[in-house]
Amino acid sequence: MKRVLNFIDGEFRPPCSGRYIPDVDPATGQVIAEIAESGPADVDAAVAAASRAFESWRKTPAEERSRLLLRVAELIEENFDELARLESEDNGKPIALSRRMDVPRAVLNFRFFATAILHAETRAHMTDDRALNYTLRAPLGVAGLISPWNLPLYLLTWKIAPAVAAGNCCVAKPSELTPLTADRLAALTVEAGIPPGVINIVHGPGASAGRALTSHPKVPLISFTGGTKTGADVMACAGPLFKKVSLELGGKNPNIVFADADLEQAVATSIQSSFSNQGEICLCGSRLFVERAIYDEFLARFVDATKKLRIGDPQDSSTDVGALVSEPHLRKVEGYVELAKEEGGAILAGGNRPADLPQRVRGGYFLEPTVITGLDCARRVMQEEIFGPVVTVTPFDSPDEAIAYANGTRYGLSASVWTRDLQNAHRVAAALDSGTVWVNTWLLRDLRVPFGGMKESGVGREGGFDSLQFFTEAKNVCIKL
Ligand code: TXE
Repeated sequence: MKRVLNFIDGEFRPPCSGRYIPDVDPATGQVIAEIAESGPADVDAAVAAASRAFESWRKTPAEERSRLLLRVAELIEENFDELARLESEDNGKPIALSRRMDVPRAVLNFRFFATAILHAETRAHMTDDRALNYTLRAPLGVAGLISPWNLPLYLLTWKIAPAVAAGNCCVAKPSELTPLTADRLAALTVEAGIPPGVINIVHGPGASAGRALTSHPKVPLISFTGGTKTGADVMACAGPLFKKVSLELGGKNPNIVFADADLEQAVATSIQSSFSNQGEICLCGSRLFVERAIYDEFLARFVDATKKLRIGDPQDSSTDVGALVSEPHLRKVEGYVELAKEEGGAILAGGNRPADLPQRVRGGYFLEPTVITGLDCARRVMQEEIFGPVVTVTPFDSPDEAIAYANGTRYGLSASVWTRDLQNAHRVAAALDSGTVWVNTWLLRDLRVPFGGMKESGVGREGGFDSLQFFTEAKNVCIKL
């Protein structure tokens, strides 16, 4: 059986504990690998290797760092098919999606930040004729990078690429549920010629390996993507050590459809924003609000399109909806469907485990895409992040009502607005408590824009120069003239 080892100082090493945890293919329920069960001693070794490597990596010219990271991008491309398959096996996502989104985005993350550092600028301020101030930006040292299971390689590289491009070394802790593409990436960094210790990957549970990183005194910076509850723990560990922290957390994103919207587009994209990756994307629009004048028609078309989604073997390239990431997660999501019934909701589509799956995946963790109506916005199902293929649909009567519903949760990550009225679009976008607002689209990402959440969806912004600022520290130099 494949053993996923830690990657420390340029080599693969077994965990100090000598113990391993199983890695399950969620489409079959079968164990496909064993993962190093790491803890503080492994993290210590990785941080020591990263600290040593930092001394020369920080002095490596940007052009050379850029060249090495562009080589990593190329190697990801050269190993495209294998990475897409591993991601799909590990996470349960349709292979078509990992080919369309996960692997191309990993390539882009490296290319984007490898070239961004060649364009970085710093500022100067003249204090009348008395002084010249300029700003130096320098990497901090060892970056602690913790990523989740929903977009494993996509989000891991979204952290590693800017951290390392900016001159830091890193210790990354991928989700213990989906370690396989991180393990493959580690080998590709060796092939690319990244010096030992610049990128280290430690596997294992969040409570041991993750926490050892967030509470490590020699890790001055943490970039975390994951659940809001975990984010609070990260903050609690990092706070007393005054670490620089960026948190990208959960969402309960509104998707608002006005009566003047292009209905066909709105339905087609809302199907994507509700059910892509089995609804396991922090940016999924899990609460649909539809203006009453088109509510019945929208709902009929939306439910019809939901029922047409092909749920099945993630390795089949025609599959639209794959397996949820784990059995406990499936049970959690099913629990919310039951709760919706108790709260008085009507299930218009889905709600059950699919009956006629192909033989190979009958032991997997599948749930039909589910559409729920009739719930009050204060209900738990409409307040808590479900993170599965479950969407609620609610009518509204005015823009103000839609805005109030949309803003009525503790989250504020992203929102979509569907309207052809430009003034309405601007007004609603400005009023939403949301880090990102998409108008007449969803998940259209330009890597230069600030990305992050409001309220309990996160702290800080990454993306473009925001990422490079996060991964460097500013120093003011003031020279008397
Ligand atoms: O994520 P966790 P979980 C949401 C979603 C999901 C819920 C819980 O609602 O149902 O969070 O998912 C590491 N110190 N999202 O429990 O635990 C962990 O090992 C340091 C939204 O699977 O937050 C993994 O690498 N690290 C989300 C990473 O944190 C810790 C994506 C994320 O896992 C740790 C995933 C600790 N104490 C879940 N505990 C999004 N925003 O995209 C765990 N980890």
